[in-house]
Amino acid sequence: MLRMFATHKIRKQTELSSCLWDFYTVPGDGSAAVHFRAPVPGCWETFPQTRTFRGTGCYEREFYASGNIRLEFKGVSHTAQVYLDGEKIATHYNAYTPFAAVAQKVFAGKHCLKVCVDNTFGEHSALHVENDYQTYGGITRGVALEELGDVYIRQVHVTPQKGPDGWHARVKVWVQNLSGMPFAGALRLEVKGAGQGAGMLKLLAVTLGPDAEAVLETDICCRDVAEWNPSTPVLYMIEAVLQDAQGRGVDDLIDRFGFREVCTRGKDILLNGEKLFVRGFCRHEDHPQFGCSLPFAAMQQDLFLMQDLGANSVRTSHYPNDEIFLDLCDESGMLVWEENHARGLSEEAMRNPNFEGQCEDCIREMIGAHYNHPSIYIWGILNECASHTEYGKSCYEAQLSLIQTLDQSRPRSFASCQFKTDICFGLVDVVSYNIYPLWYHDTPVDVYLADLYDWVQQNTEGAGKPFLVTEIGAGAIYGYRTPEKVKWSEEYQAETLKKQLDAVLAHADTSGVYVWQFCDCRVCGSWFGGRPRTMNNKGIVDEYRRPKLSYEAVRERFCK
Ligand code: ADA
Repeated sequence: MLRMFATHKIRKQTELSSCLWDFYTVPGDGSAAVHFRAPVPGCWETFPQTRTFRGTGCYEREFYASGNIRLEFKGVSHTAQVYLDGEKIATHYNAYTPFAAVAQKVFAGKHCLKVCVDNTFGEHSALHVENDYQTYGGITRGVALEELGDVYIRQVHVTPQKGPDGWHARVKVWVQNLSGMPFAGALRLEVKGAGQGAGMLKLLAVTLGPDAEAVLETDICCRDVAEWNPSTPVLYMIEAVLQDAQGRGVDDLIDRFGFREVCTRGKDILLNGEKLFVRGFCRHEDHPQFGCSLPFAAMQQDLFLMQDLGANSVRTSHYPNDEIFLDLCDESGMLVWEENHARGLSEEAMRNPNFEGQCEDCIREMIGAHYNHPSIYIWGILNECASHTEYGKSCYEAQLSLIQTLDQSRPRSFASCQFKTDICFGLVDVVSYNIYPLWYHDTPVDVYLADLYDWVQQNTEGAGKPFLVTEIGAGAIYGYRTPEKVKWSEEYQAETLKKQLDAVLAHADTSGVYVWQFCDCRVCGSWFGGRPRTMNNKGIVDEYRRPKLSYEAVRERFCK
């Protein structure tokens, strides 16, 4: 499975995942290699032979094709070297964003695809580091093979805008000429309701020089359409077809979007002009049976549970999520805070020479691939990094500016833990803090929150902006019950979340809250000290999605 809908009718697309590939390790320590047939997508830590393997693993499979082909990898954790018939055609860093490689004029017949995957830590990896979540190894999301003609549509972005005369779809299309000959034709754009007949059409002339790329933009008036919102998540298709001079379709790209607008006004976040109050969970893509490579049914179960808990939003802590999960959020009306990949990196770690480039690549790929998802209402960056230092601020500024150039239709934020020392709130549209009163310190929640909020209003450029609590919670070991209600007991977690949520929900100037976290998740071995079971145990459900006592405590408050 690549997406929850077909992205092509003309372009031939074949899924190369959802099957077994040849797999073998390349141990760096002289130990014996292992070789077995491994599922793609999947994580090698879920198999007996490679449970704790950190190194390079290679996947191989064959396929038949000819001419210009495009291979798209939805996620490889964490560094991929891609070889076609023995020749390297792509390199990519970061497990959480898709990338593609185009090979031109391949011979007709059988080809060998090899993907060597590295999940090691070191200076080469500024973002995948020993952390309070696991970095797995593998081809962890889907793989697609596509056959292209001489010209193809690389990307389509739709920005819904509500004007005095109703809704408009501003459409931006990137088209690429792969041949040495000029191309003249047309681009047919159609906006149509899922399952509906003819929609709103636009036809643009296209001329492309040899080996050139062009960007075309247009506005399609879509007056009588239904808005997307959490309770009625109506989706529309954008179908882009590239036609040759004779009007024949030579390539296409289909995506989904929704008519909705997000903005901030004073201290409110507005969705379609209505004030939004966020009731959410932070969620790692993590499961004891699948690693970070959750199958469709497991993603859907997480969504069902968060909806049962009364949540209207999920935060993709701390990296871009699987497109299939975002498709599920689009269809179910679950709002998404999506963020680039980083967690808790100090200024020293941010000074890694690879850091800024790896962050900005992640931002470009995240927004490039996820732009059309109506469920994503905000972009976040750099969770709990050094937003209290001048150097750190230069990184926050560069990345938030990059987001601004790529997408002017969504607010931007970052989750801070720099208590009364943050200097970056002038760079964002929404101020967000992660706070743990009654867990990491015993300050009463209302006192701590009021003190922090007032400090932001009186001392920072975040004054008057929307304010989100992007993390709050406590730990509990599933099954540990005690009348003393001590820390790590389910009773303590439930009691604490009651006090935390009651205080946050009663704070008049807060626009919402994300509970840390939805489910327990694996952490790196070096984090065992503060993490019993080498897990982050602050889930409302454990890693097998078994509810803890806090489940009802949160549900009562989110469903009020
Ligand atoms: C931080 C961090 C989370 C998690 C949490 C915790 O806020 O953003 O990833 O580590 O602390 O469990 O302490």
